[in-house]
Amino acid sequence: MGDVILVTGGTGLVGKGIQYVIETEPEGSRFGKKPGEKWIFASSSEADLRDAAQTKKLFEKYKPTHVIHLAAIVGGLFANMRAKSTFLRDNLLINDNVLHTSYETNVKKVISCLSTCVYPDKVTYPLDETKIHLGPPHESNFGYAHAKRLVDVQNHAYKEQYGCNFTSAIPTNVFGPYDNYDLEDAHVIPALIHKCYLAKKNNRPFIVGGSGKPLRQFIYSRDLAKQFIWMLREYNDVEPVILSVGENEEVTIKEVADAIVKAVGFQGEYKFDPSRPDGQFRKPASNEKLLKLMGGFQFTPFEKALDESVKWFLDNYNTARVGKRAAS
Ligand code: NAP
Ligand code: GFB
Repeated sequence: MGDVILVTGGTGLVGKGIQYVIETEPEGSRFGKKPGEKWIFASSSEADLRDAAQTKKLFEKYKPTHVIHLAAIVGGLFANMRAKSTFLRDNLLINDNVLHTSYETNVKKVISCLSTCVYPDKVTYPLDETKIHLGPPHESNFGYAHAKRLVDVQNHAYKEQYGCNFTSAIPTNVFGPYDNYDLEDAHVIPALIHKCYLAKKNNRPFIVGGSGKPLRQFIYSRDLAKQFIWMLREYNDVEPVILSVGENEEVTIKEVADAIVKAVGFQGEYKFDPSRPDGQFRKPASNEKLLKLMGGFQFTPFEKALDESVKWFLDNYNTARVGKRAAS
């Protein structure tokens, strides 16, 4: 019987990226499926992981040998600012149930997913894997950030007490097909793709929130997917790894909006709404550890990745997640 890899949150942006790579890379290749391996991409409708009994049932059903733990309550700046307690509590429940059930069922390896927004807001840049706990996170998302930071603490505790092989990845902002395009709760790229599409369709101005000055690093979901598969195959240390493009790839929100205007082919009025918050100004992360351990990585150029993401959205508008609120 080959390995069974359970991907919690397998139906979201990152989960669909992993499914795409596993299903399109040649079997037996570095990022491809191994012969005899079984991959499960679980959704919340199969088991609500906030519930310990449902979590146990899911693990009893699939008996995973390895877990890529992606399931979470996820949202952009505005959603995080509105629902800090929900982002904190629901993610605490999900993470505790998945990690403890993995321990109880002798899972050989768990890779959980943090985010560069967990880092302290005031710290020397660039961010690296040693700086997670060096001060409070940005106030805009402290609920989500503390729940995610605790995963690193839980991994170390399970390792020290039980010898568990639990580790974590720290991606920067992610984008790609199958994203959440909710106009208010989505992250910046899917939100602006949706807003620009509607502005073009309805002949209305395209309005970008904030000043356009903040800086971000964006990783394409299908590149991130390969890095998760590399961690599954080749990384066995409790210390986290930042999964990101280089720190010199930071772009302003205005540059992102310009690229989306070009990709959507919008020619109407385009302006900024400074009454909306900018959030954290920047969170530049170093991917030095990742590139050293992987022996380098070929990232998809940003404009090509954005074009593919916009094309996916336009081709799948009727079935895409365009509406449901992330948290009430
Ligand atoms: P997403 O598109 O919103 O997908 C979330 C996934 O979690 C979905 O499969 C969803 O299932 C599942 N889920 C949500 N609540 C659940 C529950 N109570 N029980 C079971 N499953 C549940 O999120 P994503 O962007 O792919 O994020 C994946 C991981 O990457 C998360 O841990 C997130 O924190 C991390 N991350 C994301 C970003 C980013 O920019 N997107 C950046 C850094 C880190 P349904 O499909 O059934 O709703
Ligand atoms: O992607 P985003 O929501 O997340 O916002 P963060 C990034 C920037 O885009 C902010 C600007 O400076 C926003 O002001 N922005 C402009 C917009 N227009 C829009 C819009 O229509 N929607 C959105 N969402 N932003 C999140 C954390 O921070 O990063 C989460 O709150 C998570 O917890 C995520 O970690 C990866 O990068 O500011």
